[in-house]
Amino acid sequence: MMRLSPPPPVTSRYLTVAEHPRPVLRSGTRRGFYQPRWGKDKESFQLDTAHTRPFRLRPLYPSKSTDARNPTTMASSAAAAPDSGRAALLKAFDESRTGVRGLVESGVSAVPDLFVHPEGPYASVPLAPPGVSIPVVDLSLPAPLAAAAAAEAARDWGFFYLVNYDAIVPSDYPARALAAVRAFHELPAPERSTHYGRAMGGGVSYSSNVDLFRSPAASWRDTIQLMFGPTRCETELIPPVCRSEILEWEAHSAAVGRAVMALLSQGLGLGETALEETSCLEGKLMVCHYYPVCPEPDRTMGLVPHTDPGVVTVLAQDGVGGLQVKHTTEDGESYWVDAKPVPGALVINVGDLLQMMSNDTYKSVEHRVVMNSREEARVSVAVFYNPGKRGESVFYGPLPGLVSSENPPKYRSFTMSEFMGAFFKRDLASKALIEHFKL
Ligand SMILES: O=C(O)CCC(=O)C(=O)O
Repeated sequence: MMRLSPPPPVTSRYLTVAEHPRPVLRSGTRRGFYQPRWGKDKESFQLDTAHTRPFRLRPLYPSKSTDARNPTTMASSAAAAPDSGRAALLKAFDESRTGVRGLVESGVSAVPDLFVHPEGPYASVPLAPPGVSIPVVDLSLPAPLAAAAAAEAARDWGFFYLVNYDAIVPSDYPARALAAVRAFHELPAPERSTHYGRAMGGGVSYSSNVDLFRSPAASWRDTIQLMFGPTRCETELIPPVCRSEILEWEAHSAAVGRAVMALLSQGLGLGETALEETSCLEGKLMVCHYYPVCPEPDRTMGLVPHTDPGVVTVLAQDGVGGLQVKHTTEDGESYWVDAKPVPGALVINVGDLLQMMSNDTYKSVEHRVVMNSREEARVSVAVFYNPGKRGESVFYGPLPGLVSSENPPKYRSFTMSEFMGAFFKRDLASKALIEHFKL
């Protein structure tokens, strides 16, 4: 008899969770939306939320000035206060509810210490020589050719551009989603802050740095996260300014996910539905990143080097650039390769689960986002696909059709709750996830 796992933690970034607590509704409170109101003492303001207990935002430096109640001013105070501990600064930054964009709006002219990456973005691994690029897979090619190209790219690079997919999705849909996400992140701070919160109750959150309290240094990025599977978010919680475009892209990007999984299944020598039958299209999380302009791009990062834990990621990016992929050549030489924006192209990458399911045929490779623009904020929208079946009797690991006595499994099998438990124990930058399951 299949038993459902207990609800996992609800702060998932990449892994959708099957059960998340229902928000407790207070009378007169719209589900999921924060209701700011002034505290009685007028020194603080209080935010009631349908998802969490109400809490009081205190200015860092109690003051009668209206600045102290302004989330944007609080954000910059939080980042600048010299003597407070890091934990207090992080808390104050988070409680500003306006993210990194709020710091920029407040006029910071230097990257605050919380965001300084001690090793610097460019340490150790060099940049690729000019002309090196991630491979391209053309979906308009005959299926066997496209599958061979996808398999080769997934094996050698773990990344590829997908082009000419307009037979399955109108190619302007990603751009519409990106523009709408930008419009949300560029809303005036008081309006944006009403959506701010880390809890994924209802399946939607907007916050800065999903691993803010776990990572050694914060990154220059704010994010909306939306769960679309196996449990679908309450879509009325999506900020209205970007709701219809996000839902449009969610619906249509599913065709891209299906096509990519078909190519990658065929590339493994399996039937084209092998990954789909393993429920790999059913778990789905969308993250909508905003990387504000940065006064000192070489002192911080947009996103630290990491691999994606899931099966496949479908990424739309705008024209600003900053995504880099770590490539290791056959000679063992590694360098960072720019995944430059290519008009109309989506970026596809292999996640840790697919590396394990493919028994190391495909590679989940590190990637990162560097800050490279003082003038223009960058926007990207990633859709992470994960297995949707999460029961305690459902096991994942190398696909049965791939293992034999000549090709023994390189990983043990595991349930999704075990996998998620391992994932939640690490910060984003740690690479040990697949090591945990290695035989
Ligand atoms: O913003 C990007 O280009 C990359 C996003 C990404 O790697 C992630 O969300 O894991």
